[in-house]
Amino acid sequence: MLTTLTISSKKDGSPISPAELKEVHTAKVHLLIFDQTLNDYQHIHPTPSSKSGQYTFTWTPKKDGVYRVWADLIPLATNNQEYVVGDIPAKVNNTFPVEKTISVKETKDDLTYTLTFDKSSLKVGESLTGEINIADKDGKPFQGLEPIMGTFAHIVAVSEDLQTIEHIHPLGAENPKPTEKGGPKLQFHLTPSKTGYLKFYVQVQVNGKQLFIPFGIQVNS
Ligand SMILES: [Cu+2]
Repeated sequence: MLTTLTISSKKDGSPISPAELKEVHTAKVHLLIFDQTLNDYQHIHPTPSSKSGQYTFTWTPKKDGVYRVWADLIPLATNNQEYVVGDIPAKVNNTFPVEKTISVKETKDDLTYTLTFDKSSLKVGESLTGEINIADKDGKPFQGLEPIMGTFAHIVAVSEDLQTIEHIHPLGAENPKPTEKGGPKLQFHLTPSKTGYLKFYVQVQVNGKQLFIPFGIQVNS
C-alpha cells in the first residue's frame, strides 16, 4: 500500500522539507507505525516527494483498522527530537483493543531475549535502567548483533493509549563499524511517562535479517 504523509509545522502549518531536518541514524524521518492492538509495529523511512512536506512510503499493514504513525525527526532549527503524530485511515473503521500481553522473555530464531530493570516496580516519572540480555539456544551469551542504522538496537516503547512513544538506543558507542558485533547486553535509560501497559519493540539485525522482539510491561502510578 502506498501512503503519502504530509509533515508540516505546528506553528504556521508550513511544509517541512528534508532540508530542514537533521539526519539521525541514517535517515531524516523515521516512521514508527503501530496498529491499535500494538501487535503490528513497523519502522519505515519514507521518501520525500517532489511536493514540499510530502513523504511517501510503501508498506503492508498486517492488521485491520486505523494505524497510528509517529514521525520521529529533529528539525535543524531547534535541534530537538520531536514525534509528529498522525493516523493512517483504514477501510474498516472498527476499534481493536490493545492486547496487553505482559512479557519480558522472548525467543526468536534460536535466540532468547530477556528484559530486566534496575527497579522491581516501574513508576511514572522515575528514571530506570533497562537491560536486554541475549542468549543462544545453548544459553550462552550471544555477541553476534550486527549494526543497524548506526547502532546495535532500536528500542521503541509505546503507551497503551497510543499517546506517547519513546525511541531509544542502547548506551555505548554510536556508529559501529559494519564489521563490529554487539551483544549480549543492551542497556538503556527510560523514564515512563504514563501509567498502564507499555509495549516495547527491540529492533536488531542477526545474520543480515532484521528482527522485532516484542515485550510488554506494566507501569504503576
Ligand atoms: Cu532507532
